[in-house]
This record gives sequence, C-alpha cells and structure tokens, in this order.
Amino acid sequence: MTPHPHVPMTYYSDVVDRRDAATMMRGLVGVLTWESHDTNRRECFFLRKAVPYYYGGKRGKEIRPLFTQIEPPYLRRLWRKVEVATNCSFEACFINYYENEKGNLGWHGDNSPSIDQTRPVCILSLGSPRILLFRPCINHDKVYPVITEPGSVIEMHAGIQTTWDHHMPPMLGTHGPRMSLVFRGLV
Ligand SMILES: O=C(O)CCC(=O)C(=O)O
Ligand SMILES: [Fe+2]
Repeated sequence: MTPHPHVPMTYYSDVVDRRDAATMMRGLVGVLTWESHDTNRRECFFLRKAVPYYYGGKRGKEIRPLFTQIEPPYLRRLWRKVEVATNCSFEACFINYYENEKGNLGWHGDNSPSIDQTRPVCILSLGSPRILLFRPCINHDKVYPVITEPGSVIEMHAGIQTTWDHHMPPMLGTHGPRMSLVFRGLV
C-alpha cells in the first residue's frame, strides 16, 4: 500500500494475482453485456442499492435504470477483494473495457450526486498497463501520472472528486485490452 506523495490517492499493487487478473478479465469479457459499443470504451454497471444513478456529462444528466445484470461470480470475488484490501464497502461497480491503445477517457471527476463522497472511489485494473493522469482542478499545469498495473487498485480518497480530475489518455504503440472496475459508494 503506497500513498501518493502529492495526489490524494493510495496505490495497492497485487490485490489480484497477475495470472488470475488475466483469467478474470477474459472470463468477464465473455459474460458481460455492454451498454455502449463505441470504439473508445465499452461500459457496463452493477448496482447493489436501488437508487437512481445520475450520470452528469456534457450531454446533461441521465438517469440510469435501477435494474442491473446479475453479478457474474468473478465480479463478486473481485468486489470482495477490493473491499478487503481498502477496508471500505461499495454499492456500485462500473466496468470500462478499452480494446486497445486507442481506448481513452477524458478529464473528469466522479462527481455524480449519487456518489457518496465521504467514501473513496477505487479502480481495480486488469489487462494491459496504462497511464492514469491526475491534475488539481485549480492548476492544470501540475499533472501526475500513475501506472495502472494489472491486479492493482487505485484508491482515490474521499473528497478528491471535487478537487482533482483524472484522465486516461490514448497511448502510442500497440497495447492490448484493459479493463477497469470502478467501485463507488452510493448515497
Ligand atoms: O479506466 C480507468 O482507470 C478510469 C475509469 C474512470 O475514471 C471512470 O470510469 O470514471
Ligand atoms: Fe473516473
């Protein structure tokens, strides 16, 4: 467990064994039903609490349906591992799948009103390592890269989502697929 010297986040390496991480990513890709299929990123989500999930974005606010897919057994195991490693509990898991080096996600904070900001937001990474960038909302010149190793967890501390943004840029060269499981508490 390594707290970052500048960014309010803690890095946990090897929460999931590397070989298991590869097996689980392949297993999950095979059983999940994706909500969107654009070339950048596919996503799906699981909620354990029946609250409307508001999703703020450039398109305005969307409410996602309350009904989620049945959690595959691999997901239940990973969910528990992240809760044990970080000593937190979560009611939502959003899964992103980036097919290759082009997959990316723009600058944002996870600041939906449905998210309980008194708890951290945790990202479990599977697949190809990528770079996640962090910058303070009030100073865009300071950018801190964090490498997302397979099986690692990035714990973004409670409160960070309103003071820092994060972003996963596309990469040069050839990179295999990456999956991120983003765990959040809901209000
Ligand atoms: O894929 C990642 O590591 C970042 C995901 C993310 O920031 C999000 O889904 O809000
Ligand atoms: Fe995010």
